[in-house]
Amino acid sequence: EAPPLRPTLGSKQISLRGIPKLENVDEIKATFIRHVHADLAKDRNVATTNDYYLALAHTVRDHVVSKWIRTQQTYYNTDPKRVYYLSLEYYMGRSLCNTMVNLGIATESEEAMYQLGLNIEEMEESEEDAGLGNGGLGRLAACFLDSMATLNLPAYGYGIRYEYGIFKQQIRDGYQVELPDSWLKRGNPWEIARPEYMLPVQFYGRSELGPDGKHKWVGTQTVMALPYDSPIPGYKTNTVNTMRLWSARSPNDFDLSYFNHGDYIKAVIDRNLAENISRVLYPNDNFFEGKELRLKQEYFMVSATLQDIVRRYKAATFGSRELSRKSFDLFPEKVAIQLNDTHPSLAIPELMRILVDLEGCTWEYAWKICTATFGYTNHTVLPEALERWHGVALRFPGDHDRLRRMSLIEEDGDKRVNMANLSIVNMANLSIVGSHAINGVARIHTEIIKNSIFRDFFEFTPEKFQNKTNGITPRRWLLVSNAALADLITERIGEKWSLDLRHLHKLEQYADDPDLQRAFFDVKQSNKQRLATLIKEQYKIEINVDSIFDCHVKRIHEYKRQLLNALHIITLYNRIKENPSGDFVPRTVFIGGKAAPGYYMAKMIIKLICSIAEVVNNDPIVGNRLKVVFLENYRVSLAERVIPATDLSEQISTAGTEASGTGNMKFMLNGALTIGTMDGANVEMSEEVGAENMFIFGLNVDEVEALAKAGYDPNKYYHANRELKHALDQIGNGYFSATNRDLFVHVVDSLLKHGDRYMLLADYASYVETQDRVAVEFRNRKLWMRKCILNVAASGKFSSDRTIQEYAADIWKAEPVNVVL
Ligand code: IMP
Ligand code: B1N
Repeated sequence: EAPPLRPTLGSKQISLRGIPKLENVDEIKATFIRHVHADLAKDRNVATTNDYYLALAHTVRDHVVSKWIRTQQTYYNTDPKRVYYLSLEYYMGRSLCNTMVNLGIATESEEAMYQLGLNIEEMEESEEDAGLGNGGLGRLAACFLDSMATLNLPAYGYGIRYEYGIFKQQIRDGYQVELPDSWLKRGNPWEIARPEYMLPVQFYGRSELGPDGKHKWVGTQTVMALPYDSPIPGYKTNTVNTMRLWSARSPNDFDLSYFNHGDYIKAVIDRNLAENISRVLYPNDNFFEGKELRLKQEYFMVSATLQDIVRRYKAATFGSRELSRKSFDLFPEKVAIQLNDTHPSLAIPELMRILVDLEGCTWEYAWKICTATFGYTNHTVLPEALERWHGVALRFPGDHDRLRRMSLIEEDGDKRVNMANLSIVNMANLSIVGSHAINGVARIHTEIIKNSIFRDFFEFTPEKFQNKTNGITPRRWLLVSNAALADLITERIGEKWSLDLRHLHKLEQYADDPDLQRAFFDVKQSNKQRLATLIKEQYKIEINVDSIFDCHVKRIHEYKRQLLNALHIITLYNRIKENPSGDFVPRTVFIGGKAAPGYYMAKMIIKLICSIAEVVNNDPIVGNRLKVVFLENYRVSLAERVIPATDLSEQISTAGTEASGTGNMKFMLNGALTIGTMDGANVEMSEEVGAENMFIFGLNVDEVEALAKAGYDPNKYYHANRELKHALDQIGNGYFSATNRDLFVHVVDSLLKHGDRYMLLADYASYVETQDRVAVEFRNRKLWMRKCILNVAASGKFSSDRTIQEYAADIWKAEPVNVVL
């Protein structure tokens, strides 16, 4: 029934990316050729696509540096309050296209490469993702950097330069296999090492009271922190901020004992031990793994960063190092530090140590400075994700008696606090008492932390608690990833939306306009075609581009309920099998995401989905009415392909478990409709667009709580619903695993025997009913396109520019700085 496809939309000249100026095109060509020759020492005969990518990256970098230097000088001259974002994760993805768009040289570069006979898209694909993050938390940090620069805030992102980012996921025989992500192997043109700013970080040792009455930290082991800077260009502004990532280096006198014993070779080899600190990102999402190396990473980042912050505070103004600040009175007026979850929360005791032990401040004075400086963002309420460091357990694993003896509260008779052996630190509690502002990341999430996990603290200091609903940068998530839709929007309502996303509201009046509906449809169709081509090349699966592109992409976690999606797929399959000539709305279900390498159930869910895909995709009765694709190695760059091509966005976590979600917002901005629960930011999305324009289903938070209290019995639902029982029985009896019929017994047991912690069975009927409504409405193209346009029109709230403005006004009290070239 769908009309024939129009040819793919070419890039249009009214594009937001600008009309190319010919003199700029010539300059880019000349610089590019110089880089091919001078940096890479290559000519046309031997240059690879990656060489051309590197040459273009260096060409683009040349355009950044003058603004970058100017921005940093301006910060020194004007001495504004600086914002420091501290995060163990930055999920940046690729930088080339984003940098060109933000600098306003995208069309010129495209034209220049075209004139040289080169394929710029192919060159862009050659860039490795900077995958220094796990999922939403790390990508949020990356969106925030873009927004802070675009809003001209004097801001810095501090973190770790992991040599290996999030692992590369391969699917072999339906199972996830992890491969190391050596993203730096071909060089990183976006970073500059700054060995002159290297700083020492101390580990271990003990505290001694010196003759001067001061506490000294002695007998330490030193690791050096080498900073690497990357430019963060704002969009349509001169501001270029800095992301500074620390890399661990061994000091030259590392392990003197070996040198003293003359074992020079061993001493050099052991330098690796120190440098292991920044080797690899811990691949857990929403899970706390209390490993000593992770704790060292956290302290390493925090210690180096605070030294840098204090140095910059003391240097104060341009060219006046003599007048450098001696008092810390102004510290909270000049410095705001935001903690991205508790991962960098050692910054609180570390700043106390600097102020009290090194700077000679009193404890009370130092504490005031600390609390006035720090803000803490909580990103999760899952108990297994909360950081609780066991100081003693770390050194004596399994020694429970010792733990009891050394615990904070001694259990003998009247309880005495044993401060010397402080053994378990709840990092969230530390972060709350050490900060003046604590925020959740969506309204419902903030309410939950106030009423449950942080209730005591909320009752004690209610004024500290705030909400800051997450957002996404419209540059990467529309301009860069969906240029055709960005152009279409600009044609209709002008270009103001790219700096103030609320302007998208103006689309609302055209929701029923047949021309706009048609154009929206064409853009979506061409994005779907592009994704289908990629899938065909990679997996040899033929995809029906007129089917519903139903996408569920995010980390694999039980609370995100990919299993509920799987139950729906099986249900659709069974219906086709029971009624082969029935009239079904064709659907392609895409599921993608990484499982933490140690998360058994998440890995089994991947295997199950791949097994279902195997059966469904090869059943001739099904034909092109249902296909299942597991998207391998889902990451930022793949998200940029999948999201613009999606019709239906799956946001189906159990109410009360997903703090916010940000993928949900990306789909909404790109004209997908959402099937989702009343969880996280979905709640505010439905408020913005109207519940009638989303597919909301399932229990809400109150109902989840009430059901749990009343005693939830998943078996009741299993026996009451024929289709549900059928699907679960098939999984359990090996229908999808013919060569090993017991393969998925544990998966079914997690639901029927071990309590179904995330209440999939309770939500199944509502989910399937709502999916049936999705299918009916997808057939009604006018209705569907109207809802798509209304969703895009209502997505303005979810710009990270809005989020950052709220942080700046309510938490940081930071003002923009105008950078003049
Ligand atoms: P940082 O913020 O101290 O790391 O310095 C970043 C940049 O700011 C430097 O590379 C300079 O461009 C500028 N800057 C820092 N300190 C001074 C100074 O004392 N005089 C002039 N410019 C400075
Ligand atoms: O942070 C995102 C939210 O949108 C998501 O809902 C939330 O799940 C995510 C330990 C985490 N919370 N906690 C983590 C990541 C790594 C780790 O080691 C926890 N990630 C989130 C942005 O607010």
